Amino acid sequence: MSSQIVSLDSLMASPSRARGGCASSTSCGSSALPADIEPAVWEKIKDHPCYSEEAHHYFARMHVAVAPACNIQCNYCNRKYDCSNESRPGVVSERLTPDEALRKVVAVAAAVPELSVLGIAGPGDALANWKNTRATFEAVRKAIPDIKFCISTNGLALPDHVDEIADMAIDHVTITINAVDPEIGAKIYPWIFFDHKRRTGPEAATILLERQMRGLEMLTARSILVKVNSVMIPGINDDHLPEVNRAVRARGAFLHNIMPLISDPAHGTHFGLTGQRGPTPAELKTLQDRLDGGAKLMRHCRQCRADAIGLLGEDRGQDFTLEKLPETVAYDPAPRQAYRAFVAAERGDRDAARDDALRSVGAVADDVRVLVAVATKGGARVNEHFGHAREFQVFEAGPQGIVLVGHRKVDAYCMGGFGEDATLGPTIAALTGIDTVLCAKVGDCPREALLDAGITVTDAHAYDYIETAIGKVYAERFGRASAYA
Ligand code: CLF
Ligand code: SF4
Repeated sequence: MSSQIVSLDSLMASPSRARGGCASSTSCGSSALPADIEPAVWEKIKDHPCYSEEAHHYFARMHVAVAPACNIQCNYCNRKYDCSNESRPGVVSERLTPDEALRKVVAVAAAVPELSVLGIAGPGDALANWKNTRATFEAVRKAIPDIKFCISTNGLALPDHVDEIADMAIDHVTITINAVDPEIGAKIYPWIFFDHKRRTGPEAATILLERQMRGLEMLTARSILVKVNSVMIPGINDDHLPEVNRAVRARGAFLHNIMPLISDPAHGTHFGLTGQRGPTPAELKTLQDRLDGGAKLMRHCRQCRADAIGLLGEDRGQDFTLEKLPETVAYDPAPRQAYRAFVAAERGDRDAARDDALRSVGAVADDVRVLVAVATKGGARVNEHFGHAREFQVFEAGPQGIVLVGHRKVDAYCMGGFGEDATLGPTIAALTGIDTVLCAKVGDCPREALLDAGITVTDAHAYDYIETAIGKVYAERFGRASAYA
């Protein structure tokens, strides 16, 4: 069996599997483990990389771009590109027919044992293209019965499709809700197309917001898990998002994902062309911290594209374009089943290690919090070289626990075996505010350059579980090294 994404062999060969007693796991948003949540809900999220932060270390999603049309206009969207309610603007997906989508899903499932979820997230709106969306899911269900289905929508057409969504066992729906106040909504949505007419201004926003809320209530009444995405737009809805958080929580949303507006004149969007800026990472984190205690937050979103394939931190979509697909593929379920069995065993091991680490940081009396960036290619381990990393996962460590708070994207420093000095400056800038970087290997040159910028980088904890490594660093720094003796 060969894995295209995370090598199962390399995960199994990883050294240093910490073991320990079982303290109570802290529940942290979507990283909650079975002890913290109802078994029926865990069954739905345990293999879903977006609905469970813990699962995102192990499982992959793929999107098929079968939904080109849209029934509304968002000021952060240019129709040339993918739906930016779920994707980075400025990237274009290869549009597929349902037949082409089926061929692609079968090919990916045969090559990527980590695959667990098929999502339809554009490039327009999944429900504005319901015929294609439904035909795709029906065909895939026959070919790969155990794959989970997921859709992302602006919500306008949602109340009309909830019964079919439930009948088709689509257990996960994302609705983008940027406002609950039509006056604010009118600054984000210039028009909608509803009931055979184009509507504008507060009237359009009123209809859209009412249908989003109704759709949310209808889904949760059917026990379908709903994630709400909100695009954070400084000066327009940033102060309003706590109210959105309260409103969606009251209606049973499972997760709330605050996505930073990505705005660039080159994308040709209204906001890009009028100079509307996106939030800084610090502004995003401040808002997320403010929302803690409300609807559970998703903090590991990667704003992936409408044809993304792989673990959330990577995108192998370009390896599976139509021209690269074989004409016929024989799908063998055995590799995916074997991978799930491996993850089940690995999870128990990691859970114990995580409890040890949480006990260790919790033993530090002072409320010292530090941000630690981790280079990882999956499996919840420190297992990526500094020079190969295209993103770092960022964890906040302190007596309250070890919590994933985001990620920082970078260009890989090492190209063809040599360090690329031109990328080092931007990488250091991207790591602003980080105390320590953990990776599987790092050279002297980047190590010294980061140290000059006040950032420690170490490969001393290579292949440890992430929480184990962070716990050791934290305890050593703040006087509790004996916790790991
Ligand atoms: Fe895709 Fe979205 Fe389903 Fe995930 S993505 S349709 S819920 S399977 Fe995930 Fe990507 Fe973020 Fe979306 S990381 S943009 S939240
Ligand atoms: Fe664009 Fe998505 Fe908004 Fe439609 S819903 S206008 S595709 S961002």
